[in-house]
Amino acid sequence: MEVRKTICPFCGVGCGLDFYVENNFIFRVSPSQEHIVSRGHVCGKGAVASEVIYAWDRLTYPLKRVKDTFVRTTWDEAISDIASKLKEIRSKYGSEAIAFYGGCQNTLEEGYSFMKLARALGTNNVDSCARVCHEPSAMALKELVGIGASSVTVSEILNARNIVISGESVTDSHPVLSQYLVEAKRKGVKIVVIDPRMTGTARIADLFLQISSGTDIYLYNAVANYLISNGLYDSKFVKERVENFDEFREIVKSYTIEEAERITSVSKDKIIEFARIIANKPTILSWGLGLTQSSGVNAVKAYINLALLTGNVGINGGGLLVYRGQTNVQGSGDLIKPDVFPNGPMNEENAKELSKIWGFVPPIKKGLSITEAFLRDSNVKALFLMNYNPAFSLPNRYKVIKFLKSLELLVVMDPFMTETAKYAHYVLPTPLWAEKEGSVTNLDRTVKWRFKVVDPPGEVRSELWIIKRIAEKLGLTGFHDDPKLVFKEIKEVAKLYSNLTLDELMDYSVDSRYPDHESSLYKDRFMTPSGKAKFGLVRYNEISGDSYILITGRVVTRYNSDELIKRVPGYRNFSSDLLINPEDATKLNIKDGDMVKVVSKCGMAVMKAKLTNEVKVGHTFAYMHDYYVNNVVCDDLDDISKTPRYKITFVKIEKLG
Ligand SMILES: Nc1nc2c(c(=O)[nH]1)N[C@H]1C(S)=C(S)[C@@H](COP(=O)(O)OP(=O)(O)OC[C@H]3O[C@@H](n4cnc5c(=O)[nH]c(N)nc54)[C@H](O)[C@@H]3O)O[C@H]1N2
Ligand SMILES: Nc1nc2c(c(=O)[nH]1)N[C@H]1C(S)=C(S)[C@@H](COP(=O)(O)OP(=O)(O)OC[C@H]3O[C@@H](n4cnc5c(=O)[nH]c(N)nc54)[C@H](O)[C@@H]3O)O[C@H]1N2
Ligand code: SF4
Ligand SMILES: [Mo]
Repeated sequence: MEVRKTICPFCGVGCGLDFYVENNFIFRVSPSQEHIVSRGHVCGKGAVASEVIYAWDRLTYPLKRVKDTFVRTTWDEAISDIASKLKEIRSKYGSEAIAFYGGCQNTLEEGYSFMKLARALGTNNVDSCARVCHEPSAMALKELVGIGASSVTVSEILNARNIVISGESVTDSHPVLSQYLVEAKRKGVKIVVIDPRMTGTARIADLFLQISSGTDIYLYNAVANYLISNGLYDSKFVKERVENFDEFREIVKSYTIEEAERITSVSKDKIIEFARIIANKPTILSWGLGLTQSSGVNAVKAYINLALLTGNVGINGGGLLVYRGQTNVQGSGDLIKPDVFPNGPMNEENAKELSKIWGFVPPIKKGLSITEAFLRDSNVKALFLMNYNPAFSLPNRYKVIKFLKSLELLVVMDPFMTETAKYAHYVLPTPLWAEKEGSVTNLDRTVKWRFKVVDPPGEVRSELWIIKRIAEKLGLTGFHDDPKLVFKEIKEVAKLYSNLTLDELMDYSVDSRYPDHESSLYKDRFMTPSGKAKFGLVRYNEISGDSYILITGRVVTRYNSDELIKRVPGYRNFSSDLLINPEDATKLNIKDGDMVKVVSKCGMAVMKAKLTNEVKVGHTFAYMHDYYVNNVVCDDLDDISKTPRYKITFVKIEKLG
């Protein structure tokens, strides 16, 4: 039996897996002992990932819609039809009526080629699902410190004195990182958790701030004020390495600990303890969706400010760590955006540089992000989706479905007939991760090659093959179906990736972090144009509503729209639980197990009440893996990043029957 290695198809830790293969069949999976981040660990999802490959309902040939059903078609026919329909739509409505949006299991090469095809067609309407999770983190980091990625690697957790984890459930969402936390705790590292919910990580924390949803900005500004007023900040670091301290101090000076206690409902003592802990170097400040999907870019900026103020960036064991979601969401966000080119800002100069490699000049008018196209009355008429399931995962389902139904051409590439594929004109079957190869960038900038382990079934063709064939039909050249050639081009175009070699990507035991293998970035200078970091100048805006706050998030056994994990025998795939605090349940006359109606300003769902002290009074929690949840979550977007506020929906809860 041969051992073939690959990278797990789920979260952004990007663990290494060893597959034992014979005659194109996977007999066994075990964690890769050599992988630099996962170090011989795997979680329950990674361990069963291979079972999905044998799901009975894999799509194995292309389909086209005929009235209300799908019929089998050939690749030749599908590709010719799609190309001619695209030409027709472009001449009727212009290039801006075409859009390309992708998921983040796609490799760097797939995302890059998809993005290049969109731009070759004259549109910047190109984006990835990074938009809906950590785009606020990428934007805030880029602006304040220079690179839109974690500044420290996860191994630095073991060199820290403290780690703060805000709005992130490590035990659910990045389980293998719990190993680092447990090891760190044994070494005496203090763990601080900030979350409205008693998460698994909160249970092992030394300090837990059970914050009210959406009040992070007030908390962080008040802590900044406290550190400044009490002389607890690193004045030397601030003076030498950070700009605009005076304006920052001016803004935070009205944020008091007393008011923070009232707004966040965390006790004054705990807030002061938190402030004193982070002033003690080295500290890692880490965060998840609790910040980005509640108060967007500004929440992340307010949090990063604390690391800058305390001199906790650019040192061993201290820095900024973002728990990016999907295997290649960091990489997708690096290369695919509607308002940035893969080689830098979207301007004529960079367009000219790209044209030397691409052979065409890309447009420079800002394109539409995913959420603007789907949720803001756009004029998009032709849409390509690559392994992305927005009919499940975007908020305000009513609007999403209306938009999908309005399209004149919807092409969905996916291994399965997803909720989204049901609305397609063409469904093109794609391989699962272990049936193709390419590179992926994980949450600590580690880029690794995901190897092919087995052949795909039936007539399944790789994404790169599909993109190249469509491009050729449209008369476009310069597209490759060999991922190694695409990676070479990415290195030429995207500076972040230029110092990496394929050899180091393919060896799981070596450091292959961009831009230059650093475990803690910014030791000498920040990557901003001035070389200095910048404080974010942000203010807290009160959120208000007259009912309960519904938070939506993850649980360890399930994964996003569940397309993969629900096909693993024995996995629990449907819960529809609404977690309610017993105190609230008493007020609402609800008992454990009762069916309840959950109503927001944009929709409703029926769920089963589960009473638990895990959620804070006044808050409720539902799993985003349950399809009906996004009927209720509305489409309020962060003004700056256009990321949905999935974490804050005001709902009324009523007992049924
Ligand atoms: N098992 C599993 N793992 C996954 C995924 C999965 O579906 N299943 N998905 C992957 C993806 S795509 C992503 S992006 C990551 C996401 O990983 P996480 O960031 O852990 O995602 P969530 O569970 O959505 O939300 C995180 C936490 O934010 C808290 N929170 C809510 N509102 C606030 C607030 O106002 N302030 C603060 N401080 N916290 C708040 C919630 O209570 C929750 O515990 O996980 C990845 N890993
Ligand atoms: N209410 C609520 N909604 C949310 C969130 C929330 O917290 N609350 N979180 C949001 C976040 S952070 C995210 S990232 C999105 C995720 O939303 P999506 O990206 O839409 O969800 P996924 O389930 O990851 O679906 C990706 C698609 O890729 C396909 N796919 C998966 N693996 C492979 C593979 O190996 N090969 C190929 N070819 N295809 C594959 C799957 O079949 C699936 O159709 O959901 C968002 N939606
Ligand atoms: S921690 Fe994430 S990458 Fe690692 S095995 Fe689990 S799901 Fe896969
Ligand atoms: Mo995500």
